Amino acid sequence: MDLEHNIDGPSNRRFVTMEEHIISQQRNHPTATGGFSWLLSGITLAARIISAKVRRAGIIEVLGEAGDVNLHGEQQQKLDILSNRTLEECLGFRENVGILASEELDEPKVIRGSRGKYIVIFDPLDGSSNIDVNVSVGTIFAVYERDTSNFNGSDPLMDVLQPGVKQLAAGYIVYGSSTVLTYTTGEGVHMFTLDPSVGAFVLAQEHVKMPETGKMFSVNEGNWNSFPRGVQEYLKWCKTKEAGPYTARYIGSLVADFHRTLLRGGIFLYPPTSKAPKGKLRLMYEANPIAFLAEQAGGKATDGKQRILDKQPESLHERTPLVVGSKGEVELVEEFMHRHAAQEALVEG
Ligand code: P6P
Repeated sequence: MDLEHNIDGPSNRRFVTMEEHIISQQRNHPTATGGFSWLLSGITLAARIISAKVRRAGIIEVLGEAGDVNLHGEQQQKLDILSNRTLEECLGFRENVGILASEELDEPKVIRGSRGKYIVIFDPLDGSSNIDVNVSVGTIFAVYERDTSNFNGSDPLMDVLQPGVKQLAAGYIVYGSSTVLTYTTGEGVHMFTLDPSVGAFVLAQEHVKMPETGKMFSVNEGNWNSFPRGVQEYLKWCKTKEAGPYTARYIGSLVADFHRTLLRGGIFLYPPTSKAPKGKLRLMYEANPIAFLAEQAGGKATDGKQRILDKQPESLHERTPLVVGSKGEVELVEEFMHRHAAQEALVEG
């Protein structure tokens, strides 16, 4: 779709902003009120502010630990706190947002009553432990609708704990060599690059498709000894001449590792480990948004057994194993896991 000529006639401009892209997308939905694009503009505003802070981290003394730990016992980085506050402020100005939930907040925050029909859940700065060594970090977000029909001040947590398949939108911003925002509203995956000279996210790629296969795996092999046997056998196979062999790439920042997988294909795995028997990554604000994007790009995302988007969350900060990437690669891991689970069951039986 040549967007430049779909927005009120021809334009001499050679770029399309994210806000314009969202509005052009919403034109496909006659019932769209524009409220959704107003909400997403809150996210792009926060992303531009966070990007400026991340890029000047060394200068404006926001590097390093804030001296506090978050509810997970993880050292809070100053930029974590600044990013969380930025998202709260920018989204707080969107009158259609009723509830915010964040990795940095113990509980969901109700910011409006029944008028606020949207819920926004986010990881304000994923991979923040990498900040001090100048490795890419990112913001991850998911948008849900709140059932305000029976709004009676019910427990906001009940509104928030929805399976990923209910997401209205999801995306991430990766603060890397450039700042790139990738989002989906269920009509494909679209990518925008922040152009500092314009101060806006401009369209870089529409309808991004993940390659069907990819001979690249991304996993922290330091946890090898506690991986499930099926994962170990898959990785061993990847290293054989018969398989390729595959290339290994691991940055240790989910958004950066997934961004590469989305564009190049391959697979990212964070399996259960002895330190994190339920997996390390969070279902609500890491795995679900990433899984929505992966599926919309033709990829797949499971916990090794079950589709991520079908998982019914029991708590806001629950963790999950994550296997995400090219469809063919994820299915190969599932096959190895199924085969070895059957063998292990036989041995146990
Ligand atoms: P490990 C960053 O701390 C993070 O939450 C994700 O961004 C990343 O994928 C993962 O943890 C890295 O974990 O145990 O390999 O350092």
